[in-house]
Amino acid sequence: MAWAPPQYIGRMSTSTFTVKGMTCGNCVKHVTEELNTIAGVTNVDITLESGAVVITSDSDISAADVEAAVVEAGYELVK
Ligand SMILES: [Cu+2]
Repeated sequence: MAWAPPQYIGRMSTSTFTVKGMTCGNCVKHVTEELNTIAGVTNVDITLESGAVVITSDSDISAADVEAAVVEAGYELVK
């Protein structure tokens, strides 16, 4: 019988942020790609219309890292 080790032991957490300035699917792609480079991030879900960004991670991520990634992508984190 095949045995696969569990990929994520422990809790997953989600954090929600709002990003200003995204106008199209490419903007969403850029922000998603930058946020995915943060250590621990397992999923990024962005709603273009509202600018809502939901980040799922398997370890704690800092708001400063999120802001740096958003700025790196060329957008603004609403605080
Ligand atoms: Cu765009």
